[in-house]
Amino acid sequence: MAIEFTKYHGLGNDFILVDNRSSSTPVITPEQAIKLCDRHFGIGADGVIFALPGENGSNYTMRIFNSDGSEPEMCGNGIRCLAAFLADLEGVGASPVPNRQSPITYRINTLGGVMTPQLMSNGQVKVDMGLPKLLAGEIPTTLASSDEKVINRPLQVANQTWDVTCVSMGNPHCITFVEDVAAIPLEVIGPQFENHPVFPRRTNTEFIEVVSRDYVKMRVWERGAGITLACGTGACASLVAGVLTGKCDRMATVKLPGGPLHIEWSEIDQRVYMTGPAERVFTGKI
Ligand code: ZDP
Repeated sequence: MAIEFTKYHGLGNDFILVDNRSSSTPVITPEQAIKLCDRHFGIGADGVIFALPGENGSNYTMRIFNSDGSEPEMCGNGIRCLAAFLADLEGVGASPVPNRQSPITYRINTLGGVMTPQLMSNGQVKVDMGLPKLLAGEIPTTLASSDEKVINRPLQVANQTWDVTCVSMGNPHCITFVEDVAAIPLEVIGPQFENHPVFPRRTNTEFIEVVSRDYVKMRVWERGAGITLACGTGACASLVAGVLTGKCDRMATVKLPGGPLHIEWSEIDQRVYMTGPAERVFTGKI
């Protein structure tokens, strides 16, 4: 059976989007996703994203398979791409739409909770990413007792002690502030953070260089995907970690290898808002 797909990317974090609106079961298996994500033997992507029917009052459900076939709870760059994909599917305008009059909002059910992306008239997508989860038990990590926050806790990786802060944006993140992100040997230490026994569901790992209180540079090693050019949930988690450690303001630009994301951890409702691009690349059939 032929399956149509569309490639999108958010700051170079790229995904194969599949119209799965007529069934609640993904039409591609995790094993097939691994093959399709392969950059030499497949289409090439950091993950496969399915637009499924909504549940519990949401418009749609999003599910994702990482390029290693594992299934994360949430995906920040991916949900912006999903919003653009849905607008394309519904025929309410290809992305980006320069002349769109009013923003289009979707309520998206994910394994990490309900998220609300909004396609704005300038083509950017702003996502209400919900409340960050800060307690060790809900992240999850055993770095502290389950009802404690994990802020600047020592973690031994590669014969070094790192002061880490952990945040869940639906999916787990471990954030370390460093002097110079460019100097971090990500491909060596990334997998050691990801698979460290203190993270029972593994973890995404971000290294942050604070340039100023509202501008930080980030490099990421993603759980199940390795080095990627951007990670939306990681940028959100990192800003939250920056506020928790007193290094950042509540509104900041997070500069990723693929470009900038604007992140705000609202003082008013305590929710995290992420704004960034989502771009269609091409459509195909497999
Ligand atoms: O949590 C995980 O296993 C991540 N690899 C999911 C993908 C996260 C993503 N890069 C993001 O932008 O949040 C899509």
